[in-house]
Amino acid sequence: MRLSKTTLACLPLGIDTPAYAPEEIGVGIVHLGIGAFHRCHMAVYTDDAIAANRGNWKIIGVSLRSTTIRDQLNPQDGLYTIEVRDNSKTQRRVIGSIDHVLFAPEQAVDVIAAMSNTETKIISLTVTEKGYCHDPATGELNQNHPDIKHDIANPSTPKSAIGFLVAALQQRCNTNAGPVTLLSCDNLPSNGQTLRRIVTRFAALTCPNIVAWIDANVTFPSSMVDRIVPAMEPSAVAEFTEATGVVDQAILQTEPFTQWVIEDSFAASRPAWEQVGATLVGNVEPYEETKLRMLNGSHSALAYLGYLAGFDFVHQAMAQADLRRYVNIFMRDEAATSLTIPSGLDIDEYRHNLQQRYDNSALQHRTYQIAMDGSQKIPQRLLSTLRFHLAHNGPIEASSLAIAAWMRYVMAHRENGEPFEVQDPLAARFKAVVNDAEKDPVKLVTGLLGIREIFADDLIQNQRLCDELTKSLRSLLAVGALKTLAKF
Ligand code: CS2
Repeated sequence: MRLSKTTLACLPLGIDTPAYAPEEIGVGIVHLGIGAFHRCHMAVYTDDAIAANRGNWKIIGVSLRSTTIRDQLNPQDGLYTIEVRDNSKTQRRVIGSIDHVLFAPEQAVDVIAAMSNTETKIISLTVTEKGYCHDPATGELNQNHPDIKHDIANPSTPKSAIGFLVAALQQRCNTNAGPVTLLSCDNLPSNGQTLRRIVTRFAALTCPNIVAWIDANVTFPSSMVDRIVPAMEPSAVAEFTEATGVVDQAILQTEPFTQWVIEDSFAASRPAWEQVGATLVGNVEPYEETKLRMLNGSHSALAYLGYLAGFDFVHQAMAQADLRRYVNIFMRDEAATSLTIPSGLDIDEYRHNLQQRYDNSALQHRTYQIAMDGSQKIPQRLLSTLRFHLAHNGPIEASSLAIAAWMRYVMAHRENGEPFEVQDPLAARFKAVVNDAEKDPVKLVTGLLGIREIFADDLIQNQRLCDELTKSLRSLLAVGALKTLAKF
């Protein structure tokens, strides 16, 4: 028996179900990139907001790359369960805020129509860092990106999120569909401003006549999003069926912690998310930076060092004493001291909470998952911290070790010799550097630091950094991550 609106009532007691009839609620949001994160974050806040106030705020989800989520969710009337897990309990809850899912490569016309419907007040995105088709070092549109080249040539059948957004904005402008908010929920610095810059640039290249309309009718609030949501392990479906007698192909697991800080700058109406736990503020930047440098920075450090040393899951890596000590030093001495801390935030408490969140062994969060797409993540997670301390003559050892671990990671084999695929848009570039360098740490450091899309032009000229990276990488190559950390 598959989960759907007709089988909802068959779920055992103890599983929360929507406190409203989902079929009575209209759509007000189109979301691009309906992956696991969105469904455990914004879709949950929206489910709560609909339960509290009704309002037509259901979400049409769009997948840009794969049919998997459409095939999981549409036969279930958009319904799915989230399991909120920690080491002491599991709370199950069915979310009703997704209306249905479109698969963009087959349904481009429907996607653009949904985004340009007058009832659509918000178009939101979790398309991951690389989905912005930008240059991570500068935050500018990458006009040489294959999808962007394609979309410039074929504006009505785009491939990229940016191409879809601009096609929809053009249609909204032509049909007078009214103002709309484009809400980025990705882990990018100043994600709203970044999205505005990229969208406006793409529009200037393809339909310059709508640039002024965009300026007057579209807002791009920044937002800080936080919840740890591992990619689903297939065993979860069978476990849920076993426990409930109902098949949920779209089930997800997440942690109890959730946070959403949104810049209060909406072009049209929005759900009352502030009544259900979100924080609306004038300036998101301090929250964003704190989260990117403390959480995402330490996550990436843990992922590279941990994966190389043989730990598949975050909680396993955190249980290793030297890795744990290192992560704490990274956050306390380098990330935290580089920040403008949001007023009222106790940064030591924040750090302790992060450690507890990483310790959650009820979640199977793979270090390999976090290690993906390093080229898109490193600038905002690690380099901002590093640049701050280089400029202020502060400590750089922990951040440098994280970068050196990434450099060792792109050599594509673990310390036990096991080869793996480096999943990254720049993987071919890394491979060329690694082949040329023949395991020489000096050549690896200069070759990889020379990739200006990640490191810009300044870092390779910094002798202090080059020496520190070479020292760390030499040690990682000679004795491995754990022995390097034991001396850290
Ligand atoms: C992680 C994030 O995969 C990654 O790169 O660092 O997805 C992280 O789990 C979230 O940002 C937590 O809010």
